[in-house]
Amino acid sequence: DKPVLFISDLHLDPSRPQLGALFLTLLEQARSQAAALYILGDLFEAWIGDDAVSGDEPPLQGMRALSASGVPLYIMRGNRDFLLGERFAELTGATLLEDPTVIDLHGEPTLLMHGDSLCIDDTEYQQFRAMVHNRQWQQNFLAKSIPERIAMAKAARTESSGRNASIDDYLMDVNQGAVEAAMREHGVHRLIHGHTHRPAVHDFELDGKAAQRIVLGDWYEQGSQLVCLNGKLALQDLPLPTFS
Ligand code: OKV
Ligand code: MN
Repeated sequence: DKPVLFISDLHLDPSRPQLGALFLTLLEQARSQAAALYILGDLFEAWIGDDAVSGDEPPLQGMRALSASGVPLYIMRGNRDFLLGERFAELTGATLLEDPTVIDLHGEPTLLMHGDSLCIDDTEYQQFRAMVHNRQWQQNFLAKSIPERIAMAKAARTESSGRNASIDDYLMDVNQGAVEAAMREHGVHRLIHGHTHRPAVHDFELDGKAAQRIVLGDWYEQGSQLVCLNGKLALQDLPLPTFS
């Protein structure tokens, strides 16, 4: 059997070509070695609309090649790439997943989320999130010129890094009550998400039954993936290739 792979928070950006190359390598290996690939948000550092790409970009071509080889590719939007749309899906052959989505993972109902909606203690962020998820706001934004959109996204990023440096650490993590509410609502005892950049497997009890929350790692210093083979899970680092 082949494993199902989960990744998130690659934050692909022309300024970090090594991680982009690692992603292309992962896609190439997945063609022959994976049963499916799930990307749970923040594949891109920022996405300002499907009309800003040509389709020839290497990561898009790589994803298209994976899909064309028959390996299902599932992509969820994150807080950075919440504007991924239908044209992106067509260009890559990916199926866009709603946040949240429940899948059957080797017989275990598993809730998939990006994770930002669970960070409810950061009320200011949740307000920003509600704003940019609004249909009318998105239509207005997508009607602007590409340079205007780039400028707005840059300003939002600068504001965010200023905030992140000054707010309390706990605000940047999920709220356990929100985790349990989401799992209860969807009738699952397993949750996989990213966003917090705190890779870990958290075991706890939910309504008298063993429950598990798996947090995917980011792709800043190295890559990170969750491998699921015959119902068994392994959270792994993906080292960058070294040159000598
Ligand atoms: C997180 C917060 C930014 C608060 C922005 C279009 C926009 C992409 C972007 C995605 C979001 C920055 C770049 C971030 C939290 C902010 C600002 C305020 C209060 C646009 C496309 F907005 F310009 F239209 N993004 N990010 N904020 O760094 O995740 O929490 S972000
Ligand atoms: Mn995120």
